[in-house]
Amino acid sequence: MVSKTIEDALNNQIKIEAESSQIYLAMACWAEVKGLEGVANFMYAQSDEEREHMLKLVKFVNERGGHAKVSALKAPDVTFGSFKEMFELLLKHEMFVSQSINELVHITLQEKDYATHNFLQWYVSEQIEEEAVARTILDKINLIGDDKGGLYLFDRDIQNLTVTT
Ligand code: OFO
Repeated sequence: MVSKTIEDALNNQIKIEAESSQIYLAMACWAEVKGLEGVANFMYAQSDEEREHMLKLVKFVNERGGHAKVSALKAPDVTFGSFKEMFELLLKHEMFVSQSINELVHITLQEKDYATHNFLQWYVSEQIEEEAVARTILDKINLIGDDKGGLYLFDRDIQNLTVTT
């Protein structure tokens, strides 16, 4: 059974994961209309993953005697100055999510909720991976600079950069 404090904290994370899914969906759309199919597919996959992260939390809350809440979401940005800017935002957002997961883990220790603490370890590992992928992508974008041919190859190769769910 989760306490009210843990239930509220998990529901807050559910909202963050849902917003992440929307943010990446908006990025996928922007990349698609700009003609970068590889980047768009990568972002669609990221968006799906975030929904999975959200559902995992939803099911956990309901199974542990709480009630997962579906709440209104903040509308994401739908246009970006450049692809570099878009990926910088992705990294910034993942760093924010990592911070939020850390805070959540901290609350479980305060509440002595070791079941939820254990459950959250998956998210701790996932965040390490997601931040690493975002940094790898930004390194590549910095190498390309303004080179159009480089961008073409980047769009083709990004499909191989998979992130596990
Ligand atoms: Fe990419 O954040 Fe979920 O956990």
